[in-house]
Amino acid sequence: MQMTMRWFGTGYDSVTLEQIRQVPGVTGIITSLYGKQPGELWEKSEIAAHKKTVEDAGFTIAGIESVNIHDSIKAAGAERDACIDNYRATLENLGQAGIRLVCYNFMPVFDWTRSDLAKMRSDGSTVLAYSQSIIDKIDPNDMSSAMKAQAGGYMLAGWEPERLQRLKELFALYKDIGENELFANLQYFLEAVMPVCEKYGIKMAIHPDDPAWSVFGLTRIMTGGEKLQRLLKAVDNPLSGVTLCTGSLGTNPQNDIPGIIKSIGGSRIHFAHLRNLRHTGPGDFEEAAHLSADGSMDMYAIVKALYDSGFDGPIRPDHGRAIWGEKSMPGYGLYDRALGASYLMGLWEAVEKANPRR
Ligand code: DNO
Repeated sequence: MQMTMRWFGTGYDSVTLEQIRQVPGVTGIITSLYGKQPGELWEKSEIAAHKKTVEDAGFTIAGIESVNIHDSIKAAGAERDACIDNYRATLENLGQAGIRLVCYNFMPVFDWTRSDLAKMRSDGSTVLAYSQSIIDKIDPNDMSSAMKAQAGGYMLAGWEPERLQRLKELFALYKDIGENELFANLQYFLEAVMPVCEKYGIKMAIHPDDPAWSVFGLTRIMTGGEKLQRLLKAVDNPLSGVTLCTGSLGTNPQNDIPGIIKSIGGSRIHFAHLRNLRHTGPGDFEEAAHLSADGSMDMYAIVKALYDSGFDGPIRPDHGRAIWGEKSMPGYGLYDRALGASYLMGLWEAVEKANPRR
């Protein structure tokens, strides 16, 4: 296991690599060329420059989150094959730079979705929250501006403003895309990139949908254990795996996360995002501090299941609360994620010492 933190890059992140350097035990950075649009080629020189920045600060790049996928790949649009060619070329360039893990998602139009990016808690911290009844009242055409208005001037991951300006066109593109079509398009994409992954040993780790249900009538397919398993069976290549994101899967209380970890097995879990949230009603939740006592999840049971599965990839703390007056990209401040990293390493150490691997 390698403890990592996500860093969006100079000019995009309020947190510096020098600050992350002082979080005990964090040795890897999860990052991206954040200014890139889905479908765009990542040039070798750009990857090399970003890698140098991370390595000069004393870290390795533990993985890319994300190389985002163009909507024409997800919806089998006219530009699908050209976009897949660019994706393959990007993987080739990442592979040549020694990068071995790529996280991606297959959510139509909107990436992770929240109704509130700064919900006040009784302890004075703020968190990201989701209320289905609020979302139901929002016109999807206003969703992008609603998120942006709360983002404190930061560009939110997966909410590229240029792309979302074409919202009507995007919704039309997905008009006839149901679960089977979306799944087939995902399989087509993954099969097309596997040869490049095999050449370099790049692990593709799909991120579950967040929240784990359809939003604004758009199909979502990576919503639970069986759905993830279906993909792993359809593209039965050890390099095709998952990002075990507890905060996304855990939006649905029916998802038994330790059970999902056990059924998938550590060899197909390539990356883990560990965080907690609190269910506040049907379809409603608020994010929480990482520790079990603060939310609805048993983080000990999750870490233990990961350890028992033989998981050996990077873990990162996920969204944190905004605390101690910190101003940052919503969910991605330094302070609460640093507390989360320390807590998760404490859990890991305790589990490991109680159950040494032979
Ligand atoms: C938000 C993130 C997502 C995630 C992508 C993975 O904070 O969890 O944007 O990075 O869905 O592709």
